[in-house]
Amino acid sequence: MTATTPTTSSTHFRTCPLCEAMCGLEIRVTDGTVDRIRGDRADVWSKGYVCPKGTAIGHLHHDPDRVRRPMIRTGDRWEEVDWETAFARCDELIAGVLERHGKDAVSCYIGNPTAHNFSLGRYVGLFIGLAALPVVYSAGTVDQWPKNLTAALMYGGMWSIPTPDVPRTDYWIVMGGNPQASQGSLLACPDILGELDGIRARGGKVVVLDPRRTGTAERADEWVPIVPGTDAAFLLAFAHVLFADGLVDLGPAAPYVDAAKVDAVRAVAAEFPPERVEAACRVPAETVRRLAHEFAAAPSAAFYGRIGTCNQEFGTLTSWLVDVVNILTGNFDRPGGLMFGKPIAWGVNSLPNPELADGVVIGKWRSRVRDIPEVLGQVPVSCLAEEIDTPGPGQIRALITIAGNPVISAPGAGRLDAALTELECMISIDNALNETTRHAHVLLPGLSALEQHHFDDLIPMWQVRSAARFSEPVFDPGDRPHEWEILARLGAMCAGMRHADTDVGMLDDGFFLALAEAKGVDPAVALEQSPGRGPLRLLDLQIRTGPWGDRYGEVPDGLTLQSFRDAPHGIDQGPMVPRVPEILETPDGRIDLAPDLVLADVPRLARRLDRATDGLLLTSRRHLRSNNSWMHNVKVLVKGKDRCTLLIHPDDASAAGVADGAVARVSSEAGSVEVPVEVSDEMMPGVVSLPHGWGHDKVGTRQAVAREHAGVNNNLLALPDLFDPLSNNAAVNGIPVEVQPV
Ligand SMILES: Nc1nc2c(c(=O)[nH]1)N[C@H]1C(S)=C(S)[C@@H](COP(=O)(O)OP(=O)(O)OC[C@H]3O[C@@H](n4cnc5c(=O)[nH]c(N)nc54)[C@H](O)[C@@H]3O)O[C@H]1N2
Ligand SMILES: Nc1nc2c(c(=O)[nH]1)N[C@H]1C(S)=C(S)[C@@H](COP(=O)(O)OP(=O)(O)OC[C@H]3O[C@@H](n4cnc5c(=O)[nH]c(N)nc54)[C@H](O)[C@@H]3O)O[C@H]1N2
Ligand code: SF4
Ligand SMILES: [Mo]
Repeated sequence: MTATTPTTSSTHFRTCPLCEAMCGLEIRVTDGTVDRIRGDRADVWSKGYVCPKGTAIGHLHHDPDRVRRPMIRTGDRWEEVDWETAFARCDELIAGVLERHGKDAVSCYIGNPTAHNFSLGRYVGLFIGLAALPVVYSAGTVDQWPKNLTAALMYGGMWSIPTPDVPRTDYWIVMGGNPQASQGSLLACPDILGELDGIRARGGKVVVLDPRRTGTAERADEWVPIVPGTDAAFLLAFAHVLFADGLVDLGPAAPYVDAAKVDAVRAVAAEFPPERVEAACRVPAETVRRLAHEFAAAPSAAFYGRIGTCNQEFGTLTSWLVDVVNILTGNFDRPGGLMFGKPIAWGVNSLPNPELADGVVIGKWRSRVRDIPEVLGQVPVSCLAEEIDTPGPGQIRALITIAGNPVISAPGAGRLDAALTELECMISIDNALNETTRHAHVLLPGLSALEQHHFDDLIPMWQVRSAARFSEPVFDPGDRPHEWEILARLGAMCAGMRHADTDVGMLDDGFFLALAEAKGVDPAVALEQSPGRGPLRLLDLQIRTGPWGDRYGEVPDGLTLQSFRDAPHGIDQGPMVPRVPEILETPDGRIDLAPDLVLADVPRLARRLDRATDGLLLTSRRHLRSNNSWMHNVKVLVKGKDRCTLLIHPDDASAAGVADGAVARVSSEAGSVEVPVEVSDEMMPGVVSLPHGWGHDKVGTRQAVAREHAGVNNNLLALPDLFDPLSNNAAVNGIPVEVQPV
């Protein structure tokens, strides 16, 4: 018998940074290894709720494939180097491109985890400001850009996106979202299915409008299948019924909406009686009528639209109409309806946005190759490939990717994959050597989630309660640079500063002082009272100048970062509260219920109603155990049944001659993939579904587990030209496809 080795065990409480639910975790570390994670029952916000991803966060940290040191690539050989060498190489590469081709040749892609990362989220603004790149690409145009646009148009702030007050509503309609998998999006609410059950338990009702009978639909009172891309037509008919049957009453929003705007909506809706849209939507007219009546009659009601309503041809019209029906029924800015969050640490929507001072102006510049006008500073991410591989002045020669995997996540994925090989300089800030980052010349890893502080920055803007907690790192990162520093350095390089001359501390001070000034506090006082550098100091500023902050001593019992350090399970300031008119930033300070830009798109929708949809339409889906493309290297999450399958209705399967479990070829105008078939009546006839985020079989990655569960990339089928022209958001749902046996 060997003697028992002494063990040291410690318990850490922190917030899971993986999704918008922001669950509190209790993490036990024994001898340097995470050996147990469970929900923190004392967490003021999530009260013990967790999902399988949160409990796997230790596996992410300990993953042997995770990149821990910077790497430089020469040909197909990677070499680990020290940080100084890595930064020197970045400097040489960026300076070279600037010298040979100028600033127009440099661009970046910002991926989704940026929004969830303590330092990336807060410092991406510094990077953008410093680098001043002419064009920036992001995952935003395969996600929520229509919401950003309608929020900017209607309320004056692109991040002032209202969210359903799920914990207090009596009637919840979910359109194009599947919280059972996603845990809520542009909707931060822990244990969202528990809340859904709560609505039903108190006598309320939940309805899901989705081409798929999702896990959320299974838990709801009613599933209403709808043809992808026809949601705006449904909503116009819904509004039609509200007007026609005298159900319009703006309630709390009334003082802030011009009567002429209500009339404009009435006039448009008048053209879309339920009978006109029923064939295209495949929703019976009486169902539209009944739902509109139920919604208007409920004591409180919230209509919620998410990615299925954005990642489609009519993303903007749909996003706008979702807000419109809430406003028309008096379910806006009041408990149980659609409300705005109130972050304890202010979010970007509380900063002045000079770009929107005169309202939304579209097309300040246009994309070089396809001549697409920018919207809120971005063109579709599907432009990136052509901007790299098309010669001419302004061709992109240097690309920086920040926590993104566009080779998997962007439409036209194949062309981008090839284009990236042509770059003279590619630098990736990423913890994985994956489908995208394998093309980088320099790979700069961030810290693991457990090696850094955490306090969400973006998400509280649509949080159903003003609650937060501060997380200390579980593991010491040593002297490795934090991602904010990497961003500052790369930003400076893009601005033409050389690495050797860059003083990161000075850049950071400048950033901090500018924000302090924007918040109306004396920068000298803020600087004096705020210790340290980087995101901790910024977070302290966000809390102290937030709604409950101490304003650097002006408000005696106000909150500071220290208040959160003293409250390891968080601080809760209560449920959402009305924020209109204070939140409105439109030029006239009112809600624009009927923006001209959006109304002008209605004829395009009318034409869509006449278009036959005989063939199959492809949609995307998510799974609780996946997170976009990047958690497939965690064995405990990918084990079990193959999840990258084509879901297809039995009638369509037999028409196509494909059987359950067999492999089918799915083809669109853009390409084809071969994928196992899962026959299920959870799909409505005529619509098939593939998950996104798969396709891990590329040469040159370092993701051993993901490779064994490669799956296929559904963005090989997405059409680069299929997007919502109002917002520039990709339409990865509603793609015409053919399915054949292999
Ligand atoms: N067909 C189809 N396409 C879609 C979608 C769809 O529904 N259907 N959804 C779209 C949506 S909503 C989104 S948000 C995008 C996502 O698109 P992306 O943001 O491009 O992709 P992710 O899969 O989230 O990849 C994130 C990358 O960040 C890295 N990473 C993770 N954590 C960190 C960190 O803390 N620091 C750093 N530096 N790197 C980190 C991962 O290793 C990975 O390389 O995909 C979009 N694409
Ligand atoms: N587990 C997990 N959680 C995640 C993610 C993840 O990958 N995995 N990703 C995170 C990210 S980046 C985001 S943006 C959110 C997204 O969060 P959600 O919006 O909830 O995303 P999904 O779960 O993909 O649900 C979208 C639903 O829209 C339906 N749909 C597709 N097209 C249409 C259409 O045209 N009309 C209608 N009415 N419905 C349609 C699909 O069938 C699907 O059920 O999830 C976040 N949370
Ligand atoms: S639902 Fe899961 S992934 Fe999302 S925050 Fe909670 S534990 Fe993390
Ligand atoms: Mo997303």
